[in-house]
Amino acid sequence: MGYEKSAAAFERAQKVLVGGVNSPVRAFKSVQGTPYFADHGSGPYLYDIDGNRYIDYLMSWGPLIWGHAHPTILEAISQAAARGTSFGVPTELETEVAETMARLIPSVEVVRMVNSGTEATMSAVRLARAATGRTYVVKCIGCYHGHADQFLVKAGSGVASLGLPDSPGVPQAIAERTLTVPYNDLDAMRALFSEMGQDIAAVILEPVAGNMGCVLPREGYLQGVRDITREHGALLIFDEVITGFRVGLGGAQVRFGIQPDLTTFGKVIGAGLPVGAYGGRRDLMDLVAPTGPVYQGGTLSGNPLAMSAGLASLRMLEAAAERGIYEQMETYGRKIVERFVELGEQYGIPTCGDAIGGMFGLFFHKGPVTDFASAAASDTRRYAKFFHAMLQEGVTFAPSQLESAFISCVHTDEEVDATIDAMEKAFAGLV
Ligand code: KE4
Repeated sequence: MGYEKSAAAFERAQKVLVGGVNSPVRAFKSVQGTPYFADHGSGPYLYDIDGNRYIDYLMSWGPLIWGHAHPTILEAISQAAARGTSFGVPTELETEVAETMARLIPSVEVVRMVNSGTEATMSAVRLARAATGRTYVVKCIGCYHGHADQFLVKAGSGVASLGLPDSPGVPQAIAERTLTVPYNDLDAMRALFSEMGQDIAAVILEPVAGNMGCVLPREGYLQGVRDITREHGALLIFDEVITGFRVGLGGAQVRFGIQPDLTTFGKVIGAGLPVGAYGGRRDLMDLVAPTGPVYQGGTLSGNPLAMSAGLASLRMLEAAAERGIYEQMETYGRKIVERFVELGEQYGIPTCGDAIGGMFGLFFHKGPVTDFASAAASDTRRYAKFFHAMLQEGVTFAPSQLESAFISCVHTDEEVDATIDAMEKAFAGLV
C-alpha cells in the first residue's frame, strides 16, 4: 500500500485547512500516521487517491448505511438538484421525510430539520430548558453530542459533578450548567437527581454509546433513566444521531422499548449529505418558533438535496427491514467481533467487543467495557497498530479506538470473510 499522493495532499491541505482537515478525528492523531485522502467510494469500498481499496467500516462515521454512491440515492439527489439546490421556502420533501420519521418512531410526533447533529442536540437542550424553566442538563461521561459549548465539559468534582470547560473558549458559566455522570451507572444518576433533581431540565444520552467505542446500555439502564427523569419532572433526550435507523428501523428507542421526550437525529437521515433533526412530543415541539417562543432557524435546514437522499435511504430501509437487513448487519458485525475476540485469545491479547444492528465495536481490553473509564483503559497503542495493519490488508476501521465501526446494507459475505482473513494476518503482527 503506497500513500505518496495522500502524504503530499496532506502537506498541501495543512497550509490552508486547520490541521489539514475539516474535523479533528480525520487527522489520524490517535492512530498516528498520515490520513489517506478519499478519491471515491463504491458500495462497501472506499478508494484513496493512491489507488488503494479498503473495505470500509468507517462509512463516513455512520451516514452511509447504504454504502458509497448507492445508485438509488444518487438518482434521488440528481433529480432533486436538477430542480434547484435550495429555495428558502418549504418543500414537500421535508414533509415526507418528517412523516416517515414520525411513522417509524412512535415518540416523534413533530420534527424540525437542521443541518448537523450538533445543531439538533443544542436545539433540543434549549427546548428542554425552555419547556421546564430549569437550566441544568445532565450528560454521561464519554457520550458525545457535538461541539456546542454546553457539551464540551469534563467531569467536575464532587457529587454535583459540575461540568468544567473541556475546551478553551467555553465559559465556566455555561460549563457548570452541565452535570456529568458515568454511563451505565444508575446509582450515580439517582444520587445526582436526589441532590439537584428539581433544577435539572433534561438528561441527554446516547441510548447505545457510539463515541467511546460501541458500548451497549446495561439491562435496565435506559428504563432506569426514564423513570428517574419522569420522577423529577426532567425531560429525557435520546441522542440518536448515530443509532437512529441504524440499530433498528425505529432506532434504539424502539429496539429497547423506551419513550424519550425528545430525540435527535443526523447521519443516516441525510445519507451522507449535511443534515440533522430533532423531534418529539407535539406539546414540546410546538414551543419552537414560529409556533412558540423558542428560537431556532437555519438557511439550509431541510435542504432538498439532503431530504431527497434521506428519503431514498429511509424508504429503502423500510423495505429492506422486512427482508431482515438489520439482523443481517448485526450477524456480520457479531461475526467480526467474535473472530476478533478469538484471535485475542489465540495470541494472548486482551480483546472484547459488541455488535448491535449496523454498528459494532472492537476493544483491546479484556472487558467488560461499560463506560468511559473502562473504554479509556483500552490499549490504544495496540489499536493504532491494528488499525494500520488492517489498512495494509485493505480494510479501514475508524482512526480511533474510542469510536464505533459501521457496517452497511451492501456489505456481503465476501467483504466480511475478507475482513476476517485480514484480521488473522494483522494479529500475527500485533504480539
Ligand atoms: P455532527 O455535528 O458531527 O453532525 O453530529 C454531532 C454528533 C451528535 N451526536 C452523536 C451521538 C454523534 O456521534 C455526533 C457526531 N459523531 C462524530 C463521530 N463519532 C462525528 C465525527 C466527526 O466529528 O468528524
